[in-house]
Amino acid sequence: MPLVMGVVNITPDSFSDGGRFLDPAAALRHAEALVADGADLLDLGAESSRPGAAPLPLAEEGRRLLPVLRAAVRLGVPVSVDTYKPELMAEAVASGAAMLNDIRAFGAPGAFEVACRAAAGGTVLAMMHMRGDPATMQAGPAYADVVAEVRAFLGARVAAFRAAGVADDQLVIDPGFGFGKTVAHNVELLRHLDSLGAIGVAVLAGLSRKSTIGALTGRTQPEGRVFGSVAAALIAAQNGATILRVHDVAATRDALAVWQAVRTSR
Ligand code: HH2
Repeated sequence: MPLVMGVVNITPDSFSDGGRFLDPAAALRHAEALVADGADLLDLGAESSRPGAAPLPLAEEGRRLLPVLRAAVRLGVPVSVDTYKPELMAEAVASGAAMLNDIRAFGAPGAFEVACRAAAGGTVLAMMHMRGDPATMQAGPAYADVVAEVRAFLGARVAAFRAAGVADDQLVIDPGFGFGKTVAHNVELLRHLDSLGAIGVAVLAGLSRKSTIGALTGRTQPEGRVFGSVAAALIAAQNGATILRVHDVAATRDALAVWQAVRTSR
């Protein structure tokens, strides 16, 4: 059964829930609710990566994120921190983060070295594929073969971490649904998600409430995309995802319970 990762966005501008949890107390209450709903782990992020989002200065990202992280690590589930800034990665690990989740796959200057040091202390590293950066990534992304190109990129990142001595069970790969991909690219990646399994490490899938779900269902409001998101999460589970990054933990858990019962029945 895949693990369910509950998303906590401590941002004013996330596409799915921006502004709802910018206040640290509200973010922590949301984290608690996600754990009560059955989240196996939490992913805390303080900088939106929605298409067109502007970068956030390091100091502001830390001010938003670290107080919530320090409280969230006491909730009894591992906490992941979604950042690409190496300085914040180091602080997050010192504050108890069990996982670093990087949409730039530890490609920012200095991030690879910080990640390797963190891994030596037991931190898990989740690396995502992105074409371009959030400011420009949806401007006509093109691939000859999206599945092969994403797999080659992630395979090369995993090889680099292996060469640096990081163990496979501390590495997680993610095709980066919606990050420099059209709806058709996202659908193709979901259909062939199992092919990422050949790299030999855990696979994380994040489709929750994304615009591809909106395009497929006709739902313009992210909060209206729960049913479509649950369907996508189930397909990801069926196709080998080991971690599902979702906003709607309870709904996803229910769907997984049914899937699991059928899968393990005779
Ligand atoms: N998606 C988002 C952010 N971080 N990390 C990984 N590994 N995989 C994803 O698919 C992924 C991610 C975007 O979703 P959300 O956090 O809800 O929105 P925003 O970036 O606007 O805060």
